[in-house]
Amino acid sequence: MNKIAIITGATSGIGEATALLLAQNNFSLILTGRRNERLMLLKEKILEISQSKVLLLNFDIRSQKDTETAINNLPDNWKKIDVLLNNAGLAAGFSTVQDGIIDDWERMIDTNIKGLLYITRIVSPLMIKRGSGHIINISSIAGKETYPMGNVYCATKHAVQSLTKGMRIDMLKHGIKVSSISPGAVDTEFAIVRFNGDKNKAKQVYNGFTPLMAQDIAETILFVLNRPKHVNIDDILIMPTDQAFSRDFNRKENH
Ligand code: NDP
Ligand code: 8X3
Repeated sequence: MNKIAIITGATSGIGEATALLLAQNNFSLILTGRRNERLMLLKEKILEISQSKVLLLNFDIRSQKDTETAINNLPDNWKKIDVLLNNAGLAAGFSTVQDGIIDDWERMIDTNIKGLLYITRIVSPLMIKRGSGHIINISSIAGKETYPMGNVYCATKHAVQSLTKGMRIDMLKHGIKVSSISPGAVDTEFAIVRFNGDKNKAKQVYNGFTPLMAQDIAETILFVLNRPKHVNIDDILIMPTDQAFSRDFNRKENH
């Protein structure tokens, strides 16, 4: 069997682009997400462009029980996971703490921090048993800077940075690599989700400048995975050329 990668949040954006790229690079793929139709369409697309084997897991990563059951029920040959890409995540809303919507906070904390931990808790022992593996956490520029109205989302991504360091310490003696990738603005469904389906508001996020594309992050992930055994990339901060800080863009009219 080829190397096996599990990608959380493969139904769109960075996760989907990475699934397609890893399929073209001979990985077998376990793809997860809540939107099952999207997973099935992606599988079809992958089978059209590659010889990759694909297994779909349809669950909500906020449920510890469903996450554990999904991984525990994998056939034995699919439990030999080489790569865990902790990608599933979201921002919900844009507001001050004093005006914050508690349900938005819970969704971000439950997905970006707790979901990431639940799946790592169940997959990492499988890697430890085999003495090899690579965990890649998708963090963000928001894990390095805090911007106005971004309080809780930024805190979840700061947590991802810290957890990446903690995991690297924990995995050290087991020969398992741990990396994070921290992108600036990437044009995905992220902003549509953040603004609760408001496509106009979402469009404004990317107005007047050239953002990163999901493919840029997929290629970065492949680069991180393709380093020799003795090289671990701890973290890559990758920004659009038109973005300096989290809220500093080189926007141009008539872009
Ligand atoms: P998308 O909205 O396009 O993709 C998010 C993915 O996460 C979807 O596949 C979604 O699947 C999955 N997901 C969300 N909630 C859950 C859940 N409860 N259970 C299972 N899966 C879930 O956005 P991106 O591709 O941009 O986001 C991917 C990661 O990149 C996130 O962690 C985000 O924070 C990070 N990031 C994004 C940046 C950007 O500017 N776009 C910049 C920096 C980091 P489904 O809805 O089907 O469950
Ligand atoms: C997503 C990038 O700047 O919108 O993590 O938080 S940002």
